[in-house]
Amino acid sequence: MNPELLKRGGEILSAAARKVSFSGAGLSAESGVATFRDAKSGGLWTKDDPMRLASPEGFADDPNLVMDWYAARRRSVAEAEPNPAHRALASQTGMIHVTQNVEDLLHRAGACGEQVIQLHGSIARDHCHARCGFEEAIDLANPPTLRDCPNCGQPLRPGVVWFGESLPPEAWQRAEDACAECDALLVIGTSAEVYPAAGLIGLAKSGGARIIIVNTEPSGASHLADVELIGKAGEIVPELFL
Ligand code: BV8
Ligand code: ZN
Repeated sequence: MNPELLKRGGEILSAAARKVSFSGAGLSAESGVATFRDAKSGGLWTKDDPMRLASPEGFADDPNLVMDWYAARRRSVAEAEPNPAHRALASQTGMIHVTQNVEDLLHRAGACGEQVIQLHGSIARDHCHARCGFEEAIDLANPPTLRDCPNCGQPLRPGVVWFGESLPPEAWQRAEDACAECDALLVIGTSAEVYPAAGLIGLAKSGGARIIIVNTEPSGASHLADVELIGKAGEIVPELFL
């Protein structure tokens, strides 16, 4: 890691009054939670395309396969532990953490609920696919299989945003406001390919924020970086807050 760049990143963050982090699956990779990209390359879960499984069409086609896929992911989240990057972020009082991740590792690292904005929902809950209002927390270690909504009889599905589904309006609004008003955005472990979430990086930039990226490879946001630190989140992020 280039010590000059690391120092620069740390200086930007310590000088910033309104800091926000924007994270993707790479933040949790060192905790053993497979990233979407790994899965796309036929990674840990299944030969099926995660883009297909994480969609209403995929659920309509084969709801049991989709629920089994989430059950495997839920068990891996249950066994995972927050890594040093989660803990470094959680310890920054007043910092808002906008995440594309659906697992709860930032919460388990000690970040309070208000600090964390989950743009793509939570894998720790199921809700009614017909949106009748029923939802419930689930046990990640013993995840449910396909079952019907006790309210309306339609199927229950994970409380996450699938491809083609809109983001939760309240979370989206809070994330937009935070990114538009911040003076430093720390972008961690995201390929910055999924929209509208990835658009928040450009929004922060146009609002005058300095952009620091931590990623193991260049990403769709590299062109927006004031400082780009290529390496592992668990190693670099704690160094930025020393
Ligand atoms: C919507 C929940 C419309 C499910 C997920 C333009 C505008 C709006 C929409 C679109 C648009 N263009 C295209 C779309 C459609 C689509 C989209 O963006 N498609 C992409 C693929 C082109 N967007 C949508 O469908 C969104 N909905 O727009 O609705 C609408 C509007 C109104 C009304 C109705 C509908 C919904 C998108 C949300 C999809 N759900 N997750 C689940 O998880 O099961 S997104 C899913 O993919 C993950 O949650 C994750 O967020 C995302 C993958 O992104 P990353 O997090 O970046 O992960 P990835 O693996 O790609 O990258 C990891 C990075 O980390 C890599 O760069 C790697 O190098 C790095 N890394 C690895 N290890 C480490 C590391 N870095 C540091 N340290 C390490 N150790
Ligand atoms: Zn229902």
